[in-house]
Amino acid sequence: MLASLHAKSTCTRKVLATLAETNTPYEFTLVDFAKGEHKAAAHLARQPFGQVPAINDDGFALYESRAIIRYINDKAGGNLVPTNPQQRALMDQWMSVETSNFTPHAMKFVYHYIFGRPHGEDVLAAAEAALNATLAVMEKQFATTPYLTGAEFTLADICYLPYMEYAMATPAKLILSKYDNVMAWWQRCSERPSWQKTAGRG
Ligand SMILES: N[C@@H](CCC(=O)N[C@@H](CS)C(=O)NCC(=O)O)C(=O)O
Repeated sequence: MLASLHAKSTCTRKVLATLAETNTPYEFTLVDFAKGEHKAAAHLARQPFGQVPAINDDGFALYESRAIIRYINDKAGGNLVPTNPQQRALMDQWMSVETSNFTPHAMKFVYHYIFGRPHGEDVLAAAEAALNATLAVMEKQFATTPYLTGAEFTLADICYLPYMEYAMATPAKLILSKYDNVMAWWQRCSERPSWQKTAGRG
């Protein structure tokens, strides 16, 4: 499998974590943002929106991180997607919560403090309020299950990790740290060798 990626990109990191969890061999092609390679014709042929990640598996081309991680798990016969329909639906639910209710708010802090794209105080305050609302829901879930969909680590958990990793390196850590169960889940997930490797610590 050929993977066109950027190691620091959040969406790439979902793919790298899934590749590691499923022991899938791959060849990493760096798409260098500093050189504008993501908007060059060669990459637009792989990802028409000029973004990473994109993969090519023996001629099968695919983009969109959440579609890619499902494909990688299916292809590898991995155990990151529940077979039970209800558990799988819960995985989908939490992946949607990540997209709609978690990431847009967490990323306000990441853009502001890490990626050099400042937001006004009002925007950060609104993001904090929205993040608190989502974290309260997650906190309640983790009061009864160790992972988002139950007893097992799934793609849903993977989807949050890149944003958690960056947000914990910003003052948003003070918000996140108020939620003990969320912190315990983050510790469980981030200690996994796949995440240590993905975040450049393994
Ligand atoms: N929905 C896409 C989003 C991909 C995305 O936003 N990638 C970012 C890096 S995390 C990117 O390539 N940004 C460059 C740009 O949008 O110009 C996915 O999940 O793969």
